[in-house]
Amino acid sequence: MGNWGMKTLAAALFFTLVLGGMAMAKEATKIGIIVVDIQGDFTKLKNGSLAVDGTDEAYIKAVEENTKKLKETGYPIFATQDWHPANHASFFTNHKGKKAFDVIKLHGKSQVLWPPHCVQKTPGAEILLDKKLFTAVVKKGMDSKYDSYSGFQDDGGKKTALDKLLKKEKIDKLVVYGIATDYCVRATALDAVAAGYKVIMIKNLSRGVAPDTSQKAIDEMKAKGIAVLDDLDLEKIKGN
Ligand code: VGL
Ligand code: ZN
Repeated sequence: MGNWGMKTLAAALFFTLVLGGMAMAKEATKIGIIVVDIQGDFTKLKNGSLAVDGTDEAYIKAVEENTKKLKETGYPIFATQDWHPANHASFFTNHKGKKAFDVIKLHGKSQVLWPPHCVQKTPGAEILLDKKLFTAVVKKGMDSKYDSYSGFQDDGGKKTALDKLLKKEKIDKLVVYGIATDYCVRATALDAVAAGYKVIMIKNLSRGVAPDTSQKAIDEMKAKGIAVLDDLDLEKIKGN
């Protein structure tokens, strides 16, 4: 072998070692799934008290099947569950003279007043998916004084266990979908980005309370760096 051949071989070996070493040093990203508030009270299927448009049997089936597919692929699945006491501050019935969907100021923030929903231990609070899918179910909204759209923390800043659970599993990328696009999906996805996770939101596996606030939520999520996919696509999730 001539001098030129030796140099080429040495260069090839050098780059193989350097690039190979870099590839090994870079930890593989670990994906986790957050399925937000798939509960009877938010669905038409169960005649829920706060039934969101498009939450029929076909929707719940699509969520169930896609979540199963993600679990079979090996991704840990986390569920959030709205879990309110009967005297919760977000219920219009707990404010004299107020009606459903009125907006008040609560702790200095705008608060939509909802019909009573997801009251602890009532059928409407039940998650409509197979519980065996979940690595953990994170309950939220238990403090009567604060609402908690986010699965990570309530409006008083009290953290749930979600971030610690994800860190324990070494998860750094999250796929988020569920109900409602404009409230709990939005808040959970935005808090996830703020906590440093890569986030992908699946639009067609989510349903919103209203079209205008849902569109606004999607624009906001995109602006914060969240990848919004129309449908679940395993290849896109790995690559995004
Ligand atoms: C939700 C309104 C009130 C939600 C929860 O899951 O998006 N919306 N509580
Ligand atoms: Zn709620």
